Amino acid sequence: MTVSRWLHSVAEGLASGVAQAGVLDANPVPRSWRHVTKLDPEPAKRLPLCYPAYLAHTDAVSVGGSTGVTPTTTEDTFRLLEFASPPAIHEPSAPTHVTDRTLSESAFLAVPEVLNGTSEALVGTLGEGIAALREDLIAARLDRHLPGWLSGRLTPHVAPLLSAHVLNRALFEAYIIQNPESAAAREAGVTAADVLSPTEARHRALAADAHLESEVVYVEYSGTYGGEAATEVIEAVAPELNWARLWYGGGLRTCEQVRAVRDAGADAVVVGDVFHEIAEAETDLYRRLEGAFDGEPTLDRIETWLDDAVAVADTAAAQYLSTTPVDAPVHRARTLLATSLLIRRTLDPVLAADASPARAARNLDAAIDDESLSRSFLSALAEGTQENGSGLPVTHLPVR
Ligand code: 1GP
Repeated sequence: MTVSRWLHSVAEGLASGVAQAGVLDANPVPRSWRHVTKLDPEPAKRLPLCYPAYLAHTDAVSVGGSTGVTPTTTEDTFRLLEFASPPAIHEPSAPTHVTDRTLSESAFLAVPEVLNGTSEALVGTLGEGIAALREDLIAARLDRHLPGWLSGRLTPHVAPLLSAHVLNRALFEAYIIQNPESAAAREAGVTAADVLSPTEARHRALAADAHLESEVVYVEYSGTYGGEAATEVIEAVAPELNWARLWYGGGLRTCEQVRAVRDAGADAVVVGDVFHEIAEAETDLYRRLEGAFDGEPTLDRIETWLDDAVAVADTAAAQYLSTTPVDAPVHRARTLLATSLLIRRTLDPVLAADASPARAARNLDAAIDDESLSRSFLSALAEGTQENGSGLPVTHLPVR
């Protein structure tokens, strides 16, 4: 070996060692992300009416679900997110859920690779996804835009390159699924026998970090808080990761739980179900509010009514906000629950065709002083509420 080749190989070794040691942090998933909200596009799982205000307290939104998801419900969810400030990740559960719109509106396409499921969940789904991306989405797009004589010659060569480009920008999430009762476990073929010990989890996380180069290792207890069993897994995995971020998701509802998983070594927490439960709480409260006031209630009057009607600290709104870094989560929950009730009350005449969307939006804009609930959001909401209106897809919101 010549001196120059030897120097070159030493330099390459050093560069890769430095990258492995995390000195050069090239992982595109920001380490500063500490809180991620998971949104399920299944219409039965609705968003709170003031969702842009809640989402102002999270770092990123991940869109994906296991059942009842279609390309339309997914695109509807992305349409709603145009009014929310955090970046969106799309985590499709089927290749057909990836569309031109989801690709252009998401910061990342997230590809799950389940470390303790079937081989189908690790690589089969990925292969199916790559084929669909190449053959359906990208090839169809090229065929639409190129003249026939050219697309026939070009598409077979260009489609693989473009799909490789999309995958290069994708974020790979190495899941360790630890709740065998969850829908995610069912989808991935994870049974009670596949739940990993801390040592086994550590070994698989090492493979994901050093070999698969997954951007995220995701300890997933979906639907239930994992407690000490979860923090033991996180403690075993966290010191081994040089490249990947470590995320924990499952059953989070209190700041103590969030602190426990962060103290164990998680970079970010993922919160899902409790966010959707806020929409259910809003509907329940709205039923109780009906008939409680003579004349039009103001925000102040609704807040005072709420204090008597419910223990705000026990609501899903307060629980969700307790997992975020917001100051005084219970106070913020009280304001946002009252705001959602006022919005719904103001939209009712639009629903009954007794008021125009423009008038309702004006009234709301005058009554609500919250920078995350913009006039254009309130207008799009009111427009969507009108029958055949062209505004937001309110099927995902508790307006009826
Ligand atoms: C689901 O980990 C996320 O993939 C969040 O879990 O819905 O239980 O909050 P929860």
